[in-house]
Amino acid sequence: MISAEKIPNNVNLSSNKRLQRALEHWQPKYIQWWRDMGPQGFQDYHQVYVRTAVSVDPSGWAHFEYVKLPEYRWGIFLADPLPDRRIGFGDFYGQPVWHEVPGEFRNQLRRLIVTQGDTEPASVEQQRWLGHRCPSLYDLRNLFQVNVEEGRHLWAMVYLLHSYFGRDGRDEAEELLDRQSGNRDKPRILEAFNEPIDNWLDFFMFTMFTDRDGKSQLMSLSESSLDPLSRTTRFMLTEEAHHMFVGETGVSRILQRTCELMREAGFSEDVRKVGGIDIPTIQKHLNQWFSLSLDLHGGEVSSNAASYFANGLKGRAKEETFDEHIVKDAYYRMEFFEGGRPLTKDVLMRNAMNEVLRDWYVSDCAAGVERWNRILEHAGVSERLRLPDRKFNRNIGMYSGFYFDPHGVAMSKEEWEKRRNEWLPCAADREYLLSIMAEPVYRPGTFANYIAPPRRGINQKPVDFEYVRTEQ
Ligand code: BYC
Repeated sequence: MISAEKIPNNVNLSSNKRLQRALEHWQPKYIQWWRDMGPQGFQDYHQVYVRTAVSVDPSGWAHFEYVKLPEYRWGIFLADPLPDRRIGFGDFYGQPVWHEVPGEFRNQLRRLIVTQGDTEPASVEQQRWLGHRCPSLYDLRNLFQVNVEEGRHLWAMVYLLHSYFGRDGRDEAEELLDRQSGNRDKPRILEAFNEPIDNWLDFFMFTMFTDRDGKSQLMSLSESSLDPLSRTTRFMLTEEAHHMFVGETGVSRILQRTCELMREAGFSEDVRKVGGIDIPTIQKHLNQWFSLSLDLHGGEVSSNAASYFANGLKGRAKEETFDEHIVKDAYYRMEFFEGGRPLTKDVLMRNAMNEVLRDWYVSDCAAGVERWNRILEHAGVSERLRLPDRKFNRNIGMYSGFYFDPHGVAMSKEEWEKRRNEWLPCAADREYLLSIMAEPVYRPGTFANYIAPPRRGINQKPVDFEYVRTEQ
């Protein structure tokens, strides 16, 4: 029986019998999926010090407790409604927002919600073996915090599917548990969510760059005319911020330790001799996850994006900061690559909405890389990290099928094949990373050699707090 204690919620679940029944039907399948596809080996005997959202106000955030992972209370929360909220962009600009799904936009909305929903369990699946290689209990706990919140984001999308899309929505909710990351026959929808994440450098880069795509997509969905979608994604954004914190500080701590080890080893390349992660390897992983996450924004010119915008389904990040919200006659100056050379053309702004969001995303990433470089600078290290050019390693959009180096210089397929291991992680890099992560670190306050401890612990607990307890 689903209750407010079992599923904390602010949608008055107990008064909506139809929804309650639908979720009761789905919940055991979700738990089975979590056991089968969630963190492997940490389901039965471990107690994790996690934060559970029990309400949307700031006090609802301070709720920390030890829980066994399958007993985490996945809740359903919508940010508080904004009084007299109006549609903020597109052809219906200024009209009252929708509290039900308009029939003519049902398919488009369902598709957006399913695509968003699909990424959440996918990321849990991608990360399910990492616990066995964790650099500390602090990091292990952060991994599980991210995982349970991705599970909650899945609940958020399933709530919308069950509430507003009837039979189709229920079917889609089942399929969200059926597709599997990396599975050849039934893969996850978007490419980056089928890539393996089998070491912690991948994990930190994923939470830095791919969760940041989560941020940009959720920001644009939070502008939606469908008010329940807007309110759900607005609340999800607060959790997303913690995931990016995990990624950004994870890489910062690796960089800090690399700088320390460089003092012993001399040059960055030699850091491997003392068990650290060299800066070129960090750069390659940055290149990989940044380029995969650029792909997640879709094609540069997209009639889907134009139609989402026109219909008020998906806006721009921070729509209110733009001067004009109907955007019927505006143009976006875009660089194309035609006949082997760059060419600038004007594209109707509505068709360029994926690119507009990608611009926002790239600048948000660049600020993060700047913060990383300050660590190198402080340590007196001359190397710097940088974002590769947008054209580098793309599989979606107009640059897919062409080859560019990280500076955006075009090259032949043969040359790319010869040099790709200079720019992207190769088998030897993976092997090295797995070798230094082979032994998990489970002693409180102890950290793997390749990463520095965090500046402070979680919820004012000390760094050597037992963030994950074993009952065995
Ligand atoms: N991989 O017009 P186009 C997150 C497809 S992350 C494979 O260019 P459109 C999270 C596309 O579906 C945020 N296929 O793009 C992070 C279309 O297919 P059809 C997730 C792709 O439609 C970490 C075709 O290519 N949220 O939350 O504008 C952990 C041409 O489409 C890809 C969302 O994505 C790709 N990368 O799509 C946990 C928001 N890109 O129609 C969670 C919802 C495009 O030819 N989704 N295609 O069959 C959307 O807003 C849009 O679907 C997209 C762009 C942004 C994905």
